[in-house]
Amino acid sequence: MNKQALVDTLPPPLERPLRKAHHMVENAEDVKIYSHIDCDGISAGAILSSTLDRLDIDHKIEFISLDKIPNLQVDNELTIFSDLGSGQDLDHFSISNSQVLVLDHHPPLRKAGTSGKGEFIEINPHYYGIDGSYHISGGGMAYLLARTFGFNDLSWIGVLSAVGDMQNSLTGKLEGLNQLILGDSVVNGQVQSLNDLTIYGRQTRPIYVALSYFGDVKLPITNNRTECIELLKRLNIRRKIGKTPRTLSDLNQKEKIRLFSELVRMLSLEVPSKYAKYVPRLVSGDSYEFLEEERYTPLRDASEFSTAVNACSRHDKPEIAFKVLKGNRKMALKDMAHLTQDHRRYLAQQMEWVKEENQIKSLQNLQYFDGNGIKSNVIGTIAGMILSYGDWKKPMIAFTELEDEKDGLKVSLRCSRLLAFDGIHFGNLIKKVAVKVGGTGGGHSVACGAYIPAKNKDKFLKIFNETLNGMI
Ligand SMILES: [Mn+2]
Repeated sequence: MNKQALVDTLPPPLERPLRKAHHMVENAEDVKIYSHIDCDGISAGAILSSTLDRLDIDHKIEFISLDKIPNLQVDNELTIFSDLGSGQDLDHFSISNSQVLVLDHHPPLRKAGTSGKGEFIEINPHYYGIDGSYHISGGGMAYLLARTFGFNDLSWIGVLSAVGDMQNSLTGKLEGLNQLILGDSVVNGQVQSLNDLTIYGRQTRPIYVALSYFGDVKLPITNNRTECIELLKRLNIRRKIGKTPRTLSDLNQKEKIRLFSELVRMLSLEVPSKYAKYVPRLVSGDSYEFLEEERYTPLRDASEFSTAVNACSRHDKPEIAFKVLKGNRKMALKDMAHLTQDHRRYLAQQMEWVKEENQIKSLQNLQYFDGNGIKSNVIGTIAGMILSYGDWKKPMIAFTELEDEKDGLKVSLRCSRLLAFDGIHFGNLIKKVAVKVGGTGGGHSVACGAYIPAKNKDKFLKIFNETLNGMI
């Protein structure tokens, strides 16, 4: 049996700090929450805010990016930092009289147990030897606190945050403490976890459309709906029932097995032999379904839900997703649907531009394009989408100018998951290369980014290309 599956109790070293945080929160009267403005951070904020609502504690919440932290004012009796704070200087908070609670899963700057003037509690999985990239998210940390109050019904949001944070991206399933959170949500009847094909768009995309977006390896079906329809015909999988297109969630087990085998066969023909053993992982994994949400809506599937939350944050409307997460299914849900549509339209337009203008340039070990004018908070998404039009064997790097800084460039990198399965961690690599050209960077193995001085772009590309010698 898989060792990870056995995580069903909280590791004892985490119990004490959580109990302390529990008391700190319980006795607070005036709370401010700063949470990260991404799917994980918004989910974490929704868990914390719901917890405080239920405890009848006055609070305000603000979703921010990391660069805002140095300018925050100490205004409240208790300040909670969620899904951020561990990697940032919080000195002006720790020397104040305000109490501070940090619930984060990013690599910490401070040592465990260091304290300032007021009460300062920082709970971070890294202090207890727990993996913060794949075993627990920011939303997961928030949920562990909510759980001390018995609010186990918020666990589904912890599942969403982990998926939004790509914590299942390497193995195709939630592991470690994420399993504990998932377990709570399953026991509550809110989430169903099933081993499935990991083709995006399970609830909302017609199956032939979903297949056409497969981009980790370029296949005949990639970006080709006609080929997808042919494939389904060949496998005797019906595309529609009457006039209604079927989605992946409509396929029965036998159909899924036929599709899985065919995808594995097609992939095996395309990939170099060193990647062959990772092929099944590209197309199978666990999916998480929110049983209280309506079928065929993006809220039903964790992965699609996280895209909708991201669409809100990318359009600077995190509060819309926050409201939906807290249960507002009227106006907020409508607004979220609109934003998702706008988001998709914007992405499609920009994609066209990159493709039409032949913007993709290739070096020996990488490919890149200039996304001048593309909004910096969607440049990564576009890099990911454009990957299937370039060479999937190389990472795709995109540059765009920062809106509020004239001589700064935002860099985003996306690559096929096969490269990560094979052991390359681009988040670590981009961090090193960015530092060498006077920037900062980091992130996941398959999706990461950096900020660099605009004048060092060529230097950045040159060093990155050299760094990858022998790895690709
Ligand atoms: Mn996070």
